[in-house]
Amino acid sequence: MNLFTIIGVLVYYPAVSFASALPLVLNTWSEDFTGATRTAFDVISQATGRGGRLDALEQGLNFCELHQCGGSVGFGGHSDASGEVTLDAMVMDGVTHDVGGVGGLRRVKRAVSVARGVLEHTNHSLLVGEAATRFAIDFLGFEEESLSTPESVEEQAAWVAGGCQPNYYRAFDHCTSSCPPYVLQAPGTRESGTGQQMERWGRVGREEHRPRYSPYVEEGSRQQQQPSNHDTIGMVVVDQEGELACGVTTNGLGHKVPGRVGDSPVPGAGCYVERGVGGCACTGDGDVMMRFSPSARAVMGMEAGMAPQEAAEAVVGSIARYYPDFRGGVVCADAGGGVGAAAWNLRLSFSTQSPATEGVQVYSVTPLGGKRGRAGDVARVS
Ligand code: SD4
Repeated sequence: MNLFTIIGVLVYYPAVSFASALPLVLNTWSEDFTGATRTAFDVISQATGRGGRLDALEQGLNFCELHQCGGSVGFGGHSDASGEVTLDAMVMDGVTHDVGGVGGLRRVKRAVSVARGVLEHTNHSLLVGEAATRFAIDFLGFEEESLSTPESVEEQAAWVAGGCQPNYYRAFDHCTSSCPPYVLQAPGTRESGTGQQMERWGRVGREEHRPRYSPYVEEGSRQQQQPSNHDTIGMVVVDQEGELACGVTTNGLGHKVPGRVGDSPVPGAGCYVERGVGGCACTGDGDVMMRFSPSARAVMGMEAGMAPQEAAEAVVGSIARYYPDFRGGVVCADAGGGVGAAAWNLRLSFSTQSPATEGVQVYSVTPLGGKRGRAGDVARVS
């Protein structure tokens, strides 16, 4: 029994069995994020149909966008390397399989409402950057507002004062010691990672495979030291008829390279629903996670007969086989209201509301990763 296993046994939580009843709202994270759960549930308990599902998602996710849940959703919070806050969001309806999304949205606060506008008023699935902003303002009538706050400006100033470290640039001269802009390293001097990283990656057993080191891991380790660490909100709504919809909204990763769009607005990555089967949503290192279409794969797992818990664990495990240091999690619900969640190197929490329980229920997920806990444990917190 190694040290991690011993620690795992010590923090073992008995697995929770979920009482399923519809309608159900399931979303990532807890604390202020539960306001989104409650808001969405209030809507979906009074409504059915596509309008009801999308209203529940939109109003629930708007709650977090406007309350800046965890500092990682909505305006303020994480800015990119140039100091600008941009937003990624999507909505997907399980009945029609319609999707609307925005990536790198600038100067508009309610990104998920713009995503719904893309779904309802275009034949496209994803609009990005300044053009998405123009669509929101010129076609949908959204107000143009700065997404910066004194806190986000201060946080950016501290990062710049610290030499812009860590950052997401690689193989540029001085990118590990000073601020952008950078000059490409001369050919022949490019490195994919430090010797120590390469040694660790070697343990994956795929010599040809050199996963990219992500500062998200470093940033995440710092956050894990704090009592409340949060991330993107991803939500799955199952209405009284068992019909599904999902949505995600985030300001993405702090100090991301300008122009970077994460996993959140990508269908099958940020979230995914399949009629008659279930839906999943993801949080974590989107640059890694989007390479695996994790939400779609977990839903496909459920379609093949897995319980939501089993499907969530399977997909998280698949990512970890390639990227043992990745940090992320997935929450899943089936069309009957069954729930599951799994995380890797991340103290994930999530919340649910349904008629089966009194008010919002909060759960914590013991990471499947070797660092803490025992595979698959989900404990009710409140
Ligand atoms: C992203 N998945 O943009 C998101 C990160 C996250 O707040 O969960 N952050 O990669």
